[in-house]
This record gives sequence, C-alpha cells and structure tokens, in this order.
Amino acid sequence: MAWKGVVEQYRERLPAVRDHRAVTLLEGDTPLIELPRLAAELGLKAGLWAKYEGLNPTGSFKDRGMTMAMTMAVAEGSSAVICASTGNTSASAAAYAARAGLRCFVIIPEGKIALGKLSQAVMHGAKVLEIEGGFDEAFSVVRGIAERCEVTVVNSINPHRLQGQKTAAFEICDVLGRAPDYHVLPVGNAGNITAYWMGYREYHEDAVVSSLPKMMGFQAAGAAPLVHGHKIEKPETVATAIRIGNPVSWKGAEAAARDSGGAIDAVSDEEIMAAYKMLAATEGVFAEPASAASIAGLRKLAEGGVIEEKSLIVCTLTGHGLKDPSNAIEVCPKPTKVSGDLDKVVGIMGI
Ligand code: AN7
Repeated sequence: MAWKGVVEQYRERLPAVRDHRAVTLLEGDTPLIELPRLAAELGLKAGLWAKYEGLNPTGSFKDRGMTMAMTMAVAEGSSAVICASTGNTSASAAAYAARAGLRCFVIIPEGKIALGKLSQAVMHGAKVLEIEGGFDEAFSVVRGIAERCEVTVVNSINPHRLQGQKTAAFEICDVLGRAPDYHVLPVGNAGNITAYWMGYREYHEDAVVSSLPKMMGFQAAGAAPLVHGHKIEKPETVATAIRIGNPVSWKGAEAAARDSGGAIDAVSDEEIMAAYKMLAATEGVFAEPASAASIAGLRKLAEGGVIEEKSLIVCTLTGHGLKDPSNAIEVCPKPTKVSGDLDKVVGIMGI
C-alpha cells in the first residue's frame, strides 16, 4: 500500500487529529539504514542503525511535527503561522504552510542559517525576518508576537509538533520488531528527544514492544545548557542547527535521559566535524553537522566502553547533508585541477 504520511499512518495514536484532513507532503517512512562499516570503525560489536531523517520531504525530521502542527492549524481555522528557527523548522514550516495555503513568518538569527535551509524558506514564500542575536532571542520575539497577533506558533511549544515527531520512534520499532537498546540523537531545543521518548513509552505501555531504549542526547560543547545545568548566553557551534542556549523542552529532555537510564552529554565541534566526515566517507550517508553530533556522541560512548556487546543502537540523523554544503566543502580537500590530458589524469589518479 502507498505511504500516506505520518498522520494517516498513525492517526489512532494522534488523538488530536480526529478525522481532520491531513496537510501532508508524505513525510515519514524514512530508511533505517544499517551501518556495519561505521560500527567496525568505532570498534563496536553492536548492531548499529541510522534513522535517516534527511530523507523527509524538506530534508529534516521537522516535517513529522509540521504535518501535525499544520493539520491542526487548518482545523482550528488559523490563517497564518510563525516560528523562530535555526533553519530546519523554518524550511519545514514554509513548505507545509504553502501546502496548506497559510501565510508563514519565520524569525531567524542573522547570518547563522545554513544556505540550503534559507533557500527553502524563501522559495516556499515565507516572510523571512532576520534578527540580531541567536535562536533564543528569535524565539522570544515569536512569543511576543503570538501575544499580540492572530498567528499560530509552530515551534515545539506547539504540542502537536512533538506528537508528530514521536512517530519516528514508532517507525523504528515497526521495522526492527523491537525497541533499540540505545537511541542516540543530537539535542538543541530538546523537542526531538522528548518526542522519541514519548513514542517509545507509548509503544511500551501498549505492549507493542517489551523494552525501552536508553536515550542518549548530545549537545554541542559550546551550546550545552543541559549538560551545564544553566542557560548559555551566547551559544556557539559550527552545528548551527543546535546553536541554542535555552531549550524550550528542557524538562522533557531531562526526564527522557533520567527515566530511560540514559544521559545528555556534549561533543566538541572538532568531534562533530570528524564524525560528519567519517559517516559520509565510510557509509555513503550524508547528514548535516548537527546530525553528526549523534555519531560523535556514539564514538564517545564506544571509546568509553559504555556499550555492551550485542546491543542494538539507533542513531537519528536529523537533517540532510545538502542543507549545509559550505561546511562540507570547507572540511574536505579541494578538487584537484588537471588539464584534460589523459596521461596527466591517469598519473594523478595513481591507480
Ligand atoms: C538537523 O530548526 O531547532 O533538540 O529551529 O535542525 O528537537 O531542537 C532545529 C533543531 C537536531 C535539534 N538536528 O533538535 C530549528 C531547530 C537538526 C536540527 C536539531 C535540530 P531539537
């Protein structure tokens, strides 16, 4: 049967949608890819899988939440939506708003949005406002606007967003026939870790699965409020998607880590960039830098001897590598210039 998007697939587990027609771009059903070469490289004797969320319609996991948020905005008679974003939420909001015929406003931190994401927001017709400051400042502007104007906020304070995002946990269990032992993912605004934990718990309560994963969240070291236990005034990281100093779902992330027996830790920009290249080069899977925080985190766990043999690990790769081509070009060798002369080309190939 043809896939109809996460709202249709999991409608009975998304009670708010009732019989409303879904606003969808057929998000979800993303591949769960086994990563044996990376596992070997990391010295892991465990089964390693990536939930490749970069293959959603706008290239990130945000589409799962946005189909729900936009379906409900339409059902509730809204005519405009707004979000603050480090990039992916704005790309997704703009696309789904276009699909729904709603106006879309996005507030982004000046100069800190990967080019692919900005191109999506503008192409889908959103009104894009760049403010001085980071995501946290952009988000407080959104809160202020929401108090004054008739506009639906589609950041993750909108509870429908996390409802939609929990479907990724369902898909993983549906494919594996069980829950993983470890679920590793990047943490920025902390909505996704909260949503996954909700999804796993629901399947567990209904006995669809008989175990729960340890939730292992990783923040960028320069933007790690959950690790330090306080807000970060000026968060900095090369992984601009998770450059957030005061996460909205702070409590949800803490609960997910604590109640699952997991943890939230930090990885440096160097570790993120090394993992970013390693994943692409060893497995042919291209994910954006923020997504690679999960691989960098896994490496840390592997080196720390935390992971038991024969465990089953799932890493979420939250966004596509093509979102942020400038970072890729920067960390890799430039193409070798050579004349079209066959001997010269063969000489350089060294084959
Ligand atoms: C690729 O788009 O917050 O911990 O405004 O784009 O649920 O916030 C993006 C977050 C990880 C962190 N990976 O997820 C936004 C935004 C990618 C992301 C995260 C984001 P959360």
